[in-house]
Amino acid sequence: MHFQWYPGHMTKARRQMQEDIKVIDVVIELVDARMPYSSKNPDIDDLARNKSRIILLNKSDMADQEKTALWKNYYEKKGFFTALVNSKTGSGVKAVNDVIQKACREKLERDRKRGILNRPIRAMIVGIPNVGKSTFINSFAGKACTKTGNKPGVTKGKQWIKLNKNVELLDTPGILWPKFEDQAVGMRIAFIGSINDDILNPRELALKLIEFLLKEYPGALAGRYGMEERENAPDTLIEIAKKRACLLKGGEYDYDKAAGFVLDDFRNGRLGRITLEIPEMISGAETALDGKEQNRTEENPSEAVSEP
Ligand SMILES: Nc1nc2c(ncn2[C@@H]2O[C@H](COP(=O)(O)OP(=O)(O)O)[C@@H](O)[C@H]2O)c(=O)[nH]1
Ligand SMILES: [Mg+2]
Repeated sequence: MHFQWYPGHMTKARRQMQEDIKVIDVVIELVDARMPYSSKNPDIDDLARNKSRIILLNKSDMADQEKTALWKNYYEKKGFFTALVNSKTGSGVKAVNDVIQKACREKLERDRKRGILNRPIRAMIVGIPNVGKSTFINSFAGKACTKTGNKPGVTKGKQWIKLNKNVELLDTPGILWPKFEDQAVGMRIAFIGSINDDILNPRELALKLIEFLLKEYPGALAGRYGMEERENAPDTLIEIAKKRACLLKGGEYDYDKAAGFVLDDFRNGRLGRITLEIPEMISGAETALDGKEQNRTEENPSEAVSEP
């Protein structure tokens, strides 16, 4: 399966983010806990150089808890502050305040030494589409917070949400683009629905997902559809089509419909807590915050791909 995506408009988004980040103290990056590597954009490590960094493993309610713990540890070792959140219910969201304070401790210390007191920490949310940025901001900011409006000297036209007396949040998140260098990464992004389904073949995609599930989460499909899992993905999809009575007019099975059920159920967490990748799978591929591993060779996708 070949993925084509046209992130040309991301060039503009990147430029905007470069501007915004100048006034930011801490960059809070949301990743999808079901794929904390594939949903993380490597360019942000360059864009947010010299900033305090937080990674929130969002949608942790849908991820495999054991694997989430591995990822948390993995990113902490790389120098990120981390937290698990479920932005939809608000679980873990309040604790992010403390994480921000911890992440900015050195900065606050520096400020104090220079005699700067009570300057609020400025935070910004970033992440790829659909990772939960808006949901998180709503949950984190809640109703009690007031928008502070434009401020002279701060990025023009930007709204700030005063979270408390110590923290201000830029109210528009930075939208990052997923990485493209790897088909497996593209596939996982498609599994969770962050690439438009129109440009993918859903049956092919579902078969790949089924293949993964049969191997890594045996029983997940059987549990959901009440059928027997087969040796391979195509036969298993047939069982699901039968069980769900996915029929075409002529009486043939409608595999596209069955594929749609599988994708939809996975995306909504109805197949159980599932994580698509573990740190071992990508060791060495991720950048480190110490700046030693910054010599990535792949081209900037926003420059490599043109608008359709
Ligand atoms: N289960 C679950 N769903 C979430 C969570 N956070 C966001 N969502 C859902 O993910 C979808 C995308 O969220 P949204 O905030 O629009 O993402 P954005 O594109 O990054 O702003 C929505 O359907 C949200 O309800 C979470 O922590 N758990
Ligand atoms: Mg949004």
